[in-house]
Amino acid sequence: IDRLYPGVTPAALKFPNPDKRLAYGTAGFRDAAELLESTLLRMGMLAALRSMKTGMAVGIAVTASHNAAGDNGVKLVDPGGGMLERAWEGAAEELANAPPHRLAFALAEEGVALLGGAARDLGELTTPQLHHCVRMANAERGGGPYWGRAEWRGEGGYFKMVASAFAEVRNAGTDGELNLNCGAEHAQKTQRPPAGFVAGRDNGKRCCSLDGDADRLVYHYFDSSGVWHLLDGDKMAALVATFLQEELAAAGLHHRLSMAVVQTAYANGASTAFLKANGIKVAFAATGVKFLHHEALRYDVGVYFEANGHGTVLFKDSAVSTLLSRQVRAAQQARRRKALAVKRLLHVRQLVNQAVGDAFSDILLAEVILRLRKWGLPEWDAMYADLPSRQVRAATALRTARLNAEAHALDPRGRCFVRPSGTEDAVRVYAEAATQGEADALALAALQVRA
Ligand code: NG1
Ligand code: ZN
Repeated sequence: IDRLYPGVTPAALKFPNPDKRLAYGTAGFRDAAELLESTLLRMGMLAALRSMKTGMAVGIAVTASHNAAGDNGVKLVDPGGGMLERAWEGAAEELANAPPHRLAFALAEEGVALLGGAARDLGELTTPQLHHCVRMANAERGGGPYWGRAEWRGEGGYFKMVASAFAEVRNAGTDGELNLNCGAEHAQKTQRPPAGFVAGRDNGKRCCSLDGDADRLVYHYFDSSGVWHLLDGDKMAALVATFLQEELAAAGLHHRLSMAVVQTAYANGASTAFLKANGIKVAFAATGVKFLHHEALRYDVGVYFEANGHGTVLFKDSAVSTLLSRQVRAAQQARRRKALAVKRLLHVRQLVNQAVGDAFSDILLAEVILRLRKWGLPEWDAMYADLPSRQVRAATALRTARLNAEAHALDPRGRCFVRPSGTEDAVRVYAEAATQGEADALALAALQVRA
């Protein structure tokens, strides 16, 4: 539209419409002269359209009529010499009140209508999206059998077409099995990057690893010296909880709404210490999403992330009601930071999956917080340093045996526990210590079976 009428938007921006609704009354638009600059410009455009439509001359009267000199008015005179045709008054009002950036559109719409056509407003699109929409709107009458498909119509259809093709191109023909040497479990349990992501070439790249059904998420990257860093579910909890804490405080709701982070025994001890040091309540639950979810429901805002990347943020309905009422009040009192915080909290609630942890919605949440803080992964990673840890799995045969209960005695600062997996035929050992060597030794010692 801006190509059709290249002068319109710059002129409209130079003379923006006033902060009030203008009406085409019995004798056109009437107001203080200084409020009518934009209207004069726009009525000039409308007069041109009216003249094109009728092929005849039209007039524009600018007059104070019987009013004081400062009061002014603009009205159009139709080709017959009478008042502007009634049917055009609506168009005049639409034009006079259109915000500057919509003016070109309003003009184009009028232009289409004056030749008997009907324009459809597709809203805000990229230029290529509009081209796509035009092509798809004509798919049935267009040339060739591969022109387009009905389900690719409109903006939604554009995303459907591109996203499904993207997924197919990525997945088709690449060898490698689902989750094999890659994915969230591989990255988090073995503490190694996924196959194909290599130091040097991939330094500085921001990478997410999900699991096969996309309910686990971890971030990771190689720093400039090629050292690999993993940002697991605990780091996610730290990022999200500190953000929510700030926004709750800015909204003036930190005393009113309770918030906690729910962790399991697999949470890195440094993450727990970090949260507590920042005044964030930490609650513990048994391993497994259902236990964390259940515990998180006890708080107005419950944040839970397993170290392995499962997690989400739950908002109680009553907390949403509180936020909605504060939204109205903050807007009335024109308290901008407060209103912004309430709006952000409501949108976080909409963004983050309320049914279950969702890697894709968690990615969008992490990305938006990073953007607001102007952080990259190194700044996020630096919130705290993980204590070195080691996780090992042992065969089922050990299930019945007694594992070394005194393993923790190796290092008083360390922590170690063993439990049977609920999802695999194995037992899991988790060890954490001040150094990697000690964590490894602790995990190994726990595996020294005693009859
Ligand atoms: P088991 O196999 O019971 O440890 C694993 C994860 C749980 C949970 C479930 C469900 C670890 C140590 N354990 O359970 O946290 O995510 O799978 O997927 O990551
Ligand atoms: Zn999963």
